[in-house]
Amino acid sequence: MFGPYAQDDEFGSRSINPMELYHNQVTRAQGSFSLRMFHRSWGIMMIQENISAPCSVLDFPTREAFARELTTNRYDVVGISSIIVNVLKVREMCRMVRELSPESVIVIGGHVAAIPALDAMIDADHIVRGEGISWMRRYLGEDENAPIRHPAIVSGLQTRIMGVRLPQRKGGTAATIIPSVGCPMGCNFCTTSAFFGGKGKFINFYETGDELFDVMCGIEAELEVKSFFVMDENFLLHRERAMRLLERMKEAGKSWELSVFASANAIRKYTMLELVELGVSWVWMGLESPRSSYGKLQGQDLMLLTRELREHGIRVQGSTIIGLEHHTPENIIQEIESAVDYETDFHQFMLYTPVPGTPLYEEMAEQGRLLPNVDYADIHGQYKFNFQHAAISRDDSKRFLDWAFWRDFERNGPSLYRLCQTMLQGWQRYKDYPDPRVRERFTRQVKKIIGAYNAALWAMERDFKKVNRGVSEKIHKLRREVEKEFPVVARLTAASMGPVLLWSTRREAHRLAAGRTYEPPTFIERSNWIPAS
Ligand code: B12
Ligand code: SF4
Repeated sequence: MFGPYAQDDEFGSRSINPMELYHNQVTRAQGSFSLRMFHRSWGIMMIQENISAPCSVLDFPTREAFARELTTNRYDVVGISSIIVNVLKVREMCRMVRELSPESVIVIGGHVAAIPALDAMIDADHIVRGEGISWMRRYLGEDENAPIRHPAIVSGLQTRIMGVRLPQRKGGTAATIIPSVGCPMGCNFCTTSAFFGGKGKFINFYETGDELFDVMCGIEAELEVKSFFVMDENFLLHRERAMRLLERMKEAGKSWELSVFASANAIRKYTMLELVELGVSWVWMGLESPRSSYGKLQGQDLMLLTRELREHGIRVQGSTIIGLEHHTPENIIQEIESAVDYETDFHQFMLYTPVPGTPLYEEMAEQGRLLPNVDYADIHGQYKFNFQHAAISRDDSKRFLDWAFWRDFERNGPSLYRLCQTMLQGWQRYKDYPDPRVRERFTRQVKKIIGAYNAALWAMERDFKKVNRGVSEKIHKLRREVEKEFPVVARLTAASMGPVLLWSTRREAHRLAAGRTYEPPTFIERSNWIPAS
């Protein structure tokens, strides 16, 4: 999809929808403490890696770059990947292809394909629902069952926090690895589960722990990483695969670090020690609501689970839904307060949203509760309801959502502080653990705390006084604890880098107040390419 993204325009870009994971939907109320970074479009990178036809991937183009590409090369097929919010961009790109490269066949894929009657909205030749690698291989006459090759993907780009852009050195950022798509839990609102088959269904790119281990070794060597962002909707649900991966990691002495998505019931299939030995250091987990009835949460004490994970050095990113059926203006505040009580390292809040393709969408459509005339660009859970809620108005849905983000920040402080706390707890607990892989991992993490992170704590402690003095004191206490463990280095870094970070944080706050936004760079990557002579 073409950019720029973080602006309001006629193609469905929205200023509240920047191309940034954390700032878009997790840390967006945290001002200059918000974690900012971009992620590549992994779906099309996966497709490119797995076809033998000459192929270019154009990621985050401008319209001009897209037009230039269409006119300087002759493409038989133009594949366009999009999610629902960007459907107007799909329409515009199809129009451009018809005009500038009329012989090309247009193939549309990704979540946008779930829009009912999409074919009437855009001018394309094929609309592909679900998994795209096998579709594209089949279309090109290649073997759709051949093993999946995994591209070496650096997970995040141009990371920025407290007004500082972190240096991008080889091995410094996790690699993304995609073991599966879809999730068999089939929660009614879940678009990724529905898109890949719904309840009971998912597609494994790598069935076994052995296959996964080999792929990860290849990527480790190529990118010099020890850290992996595991892009699998519910990685821990596949216990046999995860436990085999652990066996192989142990045999080979791999001190890897995994960031995973997992539901509470899946996490509870493991002991804390198993998770720690597997290298799980960050979990994105649906908390949904203290009173929700989702199967994955049944019988789970989420307060205990989130606390336990953090005590074992595992950072928790909770995800809470605003606007479930039982929510009312009277109880929603208490529900949000309870979510904030979990004190997770990060907290995502999302509106309950019937998205095309999901069971919830069908249900709302049948009940006649979908609001007419809501632009697809605004159906994503970070703006306002797109359905008639029994008790909460559309405008109030946004107010409650915004307040939830603010309240979490105000009560729990910047996520960077919280994750320092979790990492220190992990190191204190595991620094003498018998398995050297585990010790090595926590030592790597604690080095970050003694260095730049302690300086960040110094700056946060001062800047956060104006938001919440109590939290500022907690940050101070944590810094003192770090300095007690590492008296010389930690103090030196706080004293030397702290004031610089405080200055850059405040400068960033002014820039953001003046409307500064960030956009990803354009990428063009060619494979099996023979330049025209
Ligand atoms: C990484 C990511 C991002 C990155 C950006 C990625 C990018 N470069 O565009 C960031 C963090 C910036 C982002 C932002 C947003 N995202 Co996002 N994001 C994801 C995430 C976590 C991973 C995507 C991924 O790579 N998956 C793995 C790959 C392998 O799967 P895939 O992309 O679906 O691709 C497969 C098929 O769809 C298909 N396919 C894909 N493209 C094509 C193209 C062709 C031609 C063909 C044939 C097939 C095909 O084949 C692929 C292989 O099987 C997904 C969740 C998820 N688990 O997928 C959400 C998700 C895609 N995001 C979503 C949303 C809503 C957003 C936001 C609006 C934020 C928000 N409010 O939630 C913004 C929009 C930003 C913008 N302005 O466009 C929704 C989309 C919902 C929908 N039904 O449209 C998802 C599904 C999350 C969710 N569960 O709600 N996102
Ligand atoms: S457990 Fe998570 S990923 Fe799986 S269906 Fe439910 S919401 Fe989707």
